[in-house]
Amino acid sequence: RLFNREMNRQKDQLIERVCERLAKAVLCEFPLVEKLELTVKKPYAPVLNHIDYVAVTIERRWHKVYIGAGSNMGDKASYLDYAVKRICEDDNNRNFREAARIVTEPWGYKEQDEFLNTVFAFDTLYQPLELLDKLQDIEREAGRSREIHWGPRTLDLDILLYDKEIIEGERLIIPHPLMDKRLFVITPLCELHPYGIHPLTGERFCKIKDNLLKNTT
Ligand code: A4P
Ligand code: MG
Repeated sequence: RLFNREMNRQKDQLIERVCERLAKAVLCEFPLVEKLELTVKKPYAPVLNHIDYVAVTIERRWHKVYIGAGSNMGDKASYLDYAVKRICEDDNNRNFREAARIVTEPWGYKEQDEFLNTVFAFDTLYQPLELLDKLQDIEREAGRSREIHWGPRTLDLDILLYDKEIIEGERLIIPHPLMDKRLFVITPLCELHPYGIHPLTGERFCKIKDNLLKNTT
């Protein structure tokens, strides 16, 4: 039924797109399916004479992500609320949770207002760079402008963790390089994921928090 519905919804020319749409439909409609490998075959494709079909195989799954969120301008809570709304209304995301929001002293560039910080956890179908694009769209919609590095901002959304992956790209570094130095990140992260392990250092987040607390007292 799902297959017929998806095939009739849109007449895609590219089997890659058909495959993507079917995989998403299965993952969204069957909550117990965590991941799948899907092959779409198109018979008698008009490419070469002597082939029976062309095929595409993809693997798609829900990825567990943790996002550090902060605001220190204007109505800080409403900017965080806006981010929550935008993340939750996107059907590529599910199982959203948010840690308690905490008021924190500015870290780095000190001449700015205090922050309201939290961490979001959710499952996503987005690949890491797609997720970064989506989060930057939300920051822009919240009126974010990038002037001072570590300076005041209406909304900052940093990807802390993406499954257990380690990524060192030009636009994206995961785990977030400074996450284990910042209590304003580790405190809310610990509320959601205390026994989680930092993919690079192998340390548990609750241990990292204890050490940070020791060093600040
Ligand atoms: N980028 C690389 N890796 C990531 C990632 N894992 N998640 C790139 C998100 N972005 C990532 O970020 C600059 C570039 O980092 C992005 O274009 C992206 O391609 P930005 O948000 O544009 O600039 P920024 O926020 O000024 O720099 P940065 O390094 O993200 O600053 P932070 O580390 O976010 O620090 N004090 C308190 N108490 N609470 C805070 O929340 N936040 C900051 C900002 C400073 N002091 C704070 C707080
Ligand atoms: Mg940032």
